[in-house]
Amino acid sequence: MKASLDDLAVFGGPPAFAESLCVGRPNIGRREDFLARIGAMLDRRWLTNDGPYVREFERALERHLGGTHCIAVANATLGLGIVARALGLTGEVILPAFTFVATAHALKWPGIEPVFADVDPHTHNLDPEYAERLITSRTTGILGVHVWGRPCAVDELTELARRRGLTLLFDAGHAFGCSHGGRKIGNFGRAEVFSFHATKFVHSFEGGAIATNDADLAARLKRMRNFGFSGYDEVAELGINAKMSEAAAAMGLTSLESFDEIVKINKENHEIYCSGLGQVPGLRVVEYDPDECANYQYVVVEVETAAAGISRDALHKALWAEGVLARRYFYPGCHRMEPYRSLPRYRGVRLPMTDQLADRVLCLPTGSAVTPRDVELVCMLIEFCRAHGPELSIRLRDIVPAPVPAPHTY
Ligand code: T4K
Repeated sequence: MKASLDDLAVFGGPPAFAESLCVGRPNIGRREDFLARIGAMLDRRWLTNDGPYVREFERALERHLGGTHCIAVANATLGLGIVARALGLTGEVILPAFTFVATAHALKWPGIEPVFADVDPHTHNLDPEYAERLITSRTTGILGVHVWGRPCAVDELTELARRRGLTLLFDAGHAFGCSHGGRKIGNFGRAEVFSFHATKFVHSFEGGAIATNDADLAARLKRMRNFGFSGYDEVAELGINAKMSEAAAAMGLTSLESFDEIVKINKENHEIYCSGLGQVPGLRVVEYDPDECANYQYVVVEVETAAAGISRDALHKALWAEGVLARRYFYPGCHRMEPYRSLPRYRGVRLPMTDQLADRVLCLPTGSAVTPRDVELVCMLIEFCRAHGPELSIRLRDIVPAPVPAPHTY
């Protein structure tokens, strides 16, 4: 470990990790099973277009979620876009600004105006009261996001949508395997959309799935992900190409088979982070409700500068130099990103809770590529930086940030 500030990599010392630790390093699962599936796929010469692995993956997801219909898609962003279209969303849709920008883009792309609401600083999720204040005659829907896999205010939003005659859907990009009130996420609103991007704990390289309890909607979404085809030579409506490939579904199936194993690793890592950082002044590790199912795929800390004696950004800078590629998800809020920030309608948008949170959060590495010992070391590094916070912060001011390296270590 480091004995003095000069030992920190940011001041020229050796980095704590020769091989960087990433947030979102993919879990691989049982490689031989995946390769066997790929072999069978090649023998079959059926590579995409609603193939057998895609169907098998969808049935496996449905079993996990407790009966809802699942439609596999190429990624969650397209999934959200086709759901928005299928549900007839137009005009304005309210969503939190504290989310990955894909949530907003998925609306904006088909011409819907994302209307950004502030979040509850404790849950990091959409504040239903704030959302209600944004409803206008042009509002057609509310898009809640289960940030970090912690369910947003599902019951309040359901009631709000019912009372105001709005369509409710959820971006469940982080929330596969999580539950609310003992019911799996995927069973709420008109539809929920999961991401199975490579960085998610269960993944299909790129991919996603739409879950809905509405059989007619499911049938329509299935058509819409395939250009609107309802049969050979028959196009029933406007669709797009949002199909999942067989190779992706093979990865998804293999990944799903390691579900329990990966959640266990994530949970153990999360516990080590909690015990390593739980008592550190100014730091708060985001917790998961022990009475609900959680996937623990995100380890998130909030850094409160005054109490910690160091800012999130200073800590971030020091950790990166050590090979700990912590991420500032979701900084800045979507309202401060293009194209939104330059458009007249967003210029006056002030979301103090989102801004405050976006300045505090830091996601730390976890998953099967991160060992318990790695986590202990990361905690020690963070505690070291915090203990030397004021002096470290002053010295860091003179450090010109290195050009951000590509986050990959191939
Ligand atoms: N809604 C929400 C709430 C979301 O968070 C997301 C995506 C979406 C919707 C949209 O879902 P998709 O359309 O993607 O299905 C990453 C992911 O690309 C993105 O899927 C995810 N959320 C977001 C939170 O994180 P980036 O741009 O930060 O990823 P990137 O390339 O920096 O990778 C993250 C880390 O993972 C890096 O440190 C390197 C490592 N990595 C990444 C890949 C792809 C690897 O080690 N190997 C890999 O193959 O967005």
